Amino acid sequence: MSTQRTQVAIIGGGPSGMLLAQLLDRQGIDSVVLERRSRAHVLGRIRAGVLERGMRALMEEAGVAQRMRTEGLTHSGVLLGHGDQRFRIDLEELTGHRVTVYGQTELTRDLYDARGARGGAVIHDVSDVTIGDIRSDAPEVTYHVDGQPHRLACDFIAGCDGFHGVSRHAIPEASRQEFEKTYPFAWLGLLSDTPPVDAELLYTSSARGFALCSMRSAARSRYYLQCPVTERAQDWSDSAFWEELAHRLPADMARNLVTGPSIEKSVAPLRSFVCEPMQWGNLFLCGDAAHIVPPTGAKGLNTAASDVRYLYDGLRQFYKTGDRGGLDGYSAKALARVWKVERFSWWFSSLMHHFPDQSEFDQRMQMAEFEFLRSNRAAQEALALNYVGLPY
Ligand code: RFL
Ligand code: PHB
Repeated sequence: MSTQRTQVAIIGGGPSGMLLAQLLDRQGIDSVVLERRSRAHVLGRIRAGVLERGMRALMEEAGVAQRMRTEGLTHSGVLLGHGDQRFRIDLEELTGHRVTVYGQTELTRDLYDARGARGGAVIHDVSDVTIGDIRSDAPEVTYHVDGQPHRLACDFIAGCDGFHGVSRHAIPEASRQEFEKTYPFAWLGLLSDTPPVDAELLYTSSARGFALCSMRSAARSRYYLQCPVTERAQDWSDSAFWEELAHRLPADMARNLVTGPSIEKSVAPLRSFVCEPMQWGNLFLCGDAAHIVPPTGAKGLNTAASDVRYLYDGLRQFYKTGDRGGLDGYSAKALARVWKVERFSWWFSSLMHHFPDQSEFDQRMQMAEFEFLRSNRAAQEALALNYVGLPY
């Protein structure tokens, strides 16, 4: 078995793992990224689209912000709809902050390009990843590539391998608590080279279910429809999607909808999930490996970023001064923010979706809450503060 040594072994080459690798590299801290899938597969995934300022700052610090700065769209507000009614939340006026619309696909590509340019290691198509000795000072990761076994010796392991990864399971079951809520619906997403229906994002609820109008650029739109969890993307023709979307939008916006062929369609289930603790010995979980939020508040990627910030600060402190304080406090610090984001994503999802078993009373509660938001500045401010991202 071949053995390699690095300071930080990073499992997972999604945005969490690649961002951490890039930040560490800029501090002269060596890491190796192990990724289960091919580079083409990772860069082909269509996921999140809205970046908080914390994520933007990390991209700047990692030296990979150039394209985000020129191609990202700055949004100072967001639209909320209910039936034919809608109103605007002025994020900038309420919080002093704006959000950036820049796709996770692009951001991940920027991170891969930067890693490549600096000659950093990303090992693709790894299998059978196992984590050993995480309570010791000499943890290790073993894995296979092309059937050949490899061993990676390191100081620390960052588990950035998403919800379906192996890292979380390395924390003994007796010491791990998992909190989960599944929702009785999913999102069907469609990407198309058509101009967005509005310059800002619209989250809207209707008797037929929730819809989201988002975008990637002035010429590329991203739309989502609430659908049953059993739905399959291939069963939806483009025309069926556009027709259903038009039904769910406020009438004036439906009239402005420009339709066209889809580039991608996919179904994603909605889930809330938290693993406690996020750290065990010298293993640290980051991003979707430790927590999942329903996408209604655009918080998945942004919460991965706050984890990366805390872990990066802890590692930098350790390698500079030998002080483990930041590392030892990682889980508590990250979880304190994670639970607030979980609350917001759950609340916003509960407000905007049609639940199959909901009573007329439940519907009136949603309408009353929508009306309260429309008319109350304090309620808008609370939403806006969460939407632009709680500070970290
Ligand atoms: P990722 O992106 O899942 O990356 C984890 C990486 O780890 C690899 N991996 C392994 N590598 C080695 N060994 C193993 N055993 C491994 N197991 C897995 C995987 O191949 C992958 O490359 O997690 P990360 O980096 O923490 O980033 C988190 C974000 O990707 C995630 O929070 C968001 O994309 C969530 N999310 C969305 N968030 C939003 O804010 N808005 C959205 O519209 C949105 N859409 C989505 C989403 C997540 C989705 N998933 C996970 C199914 C749509 C989908 C379909
Ligand atoms: C997206 O553009 O993919 C997107 C935007 C906002 C969300 C979720 C997804 O809340």
